[in-house]
Amino acid sequence: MERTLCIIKPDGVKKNVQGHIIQMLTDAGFDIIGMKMTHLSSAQAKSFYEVHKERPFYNDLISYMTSGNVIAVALKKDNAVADYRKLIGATDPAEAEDGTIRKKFAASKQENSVHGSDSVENGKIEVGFFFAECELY
Ligand code: IDP
Ligand code: MG
Repeated sequence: MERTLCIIKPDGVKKNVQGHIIQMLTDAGFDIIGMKMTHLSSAQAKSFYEVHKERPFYNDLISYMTSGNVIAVALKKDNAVADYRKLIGATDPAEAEDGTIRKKFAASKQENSVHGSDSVENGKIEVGFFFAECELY
């Protein structure tokens, strides 16, 4: 079975919608195999989003991702990566389909409530960014 990483981003935690988001994950058939709250340091956020470092929104993204607590949720399911991307919807909530997590909760293209891994390979890598293998159940 595939693994993928959800991060409930600072806007989601500040709005206190983490419970709703977790309910949507389990209703959609994902198994939670690890979960933790943390507050990313600038170095951690920069490393996690290194792929975007040449993008114009990179510095704002780092400020935002370090502006509050986040909740990392490691998920497992058949076809987890694609199914989770479908559940969260498009990056920009204005373009996200009805019923998706970002359509329901996201404020803007930047403050879009959740992170999602973009490939099976990155799903494994990103779960490993937040969790040691012994913390996954
Ligand atoms: P994704 O989260 O849907 O995979 P990416 O393109 O990988 O989207 O971008 C990572 C994160 O960077 C987004 O979730 C969002 O928070 C932020 N971001 C992406 N594009 C923009 C933009 O054009 N303006 C502001 N923030 C952006
Ligand atoms: Mg991405």
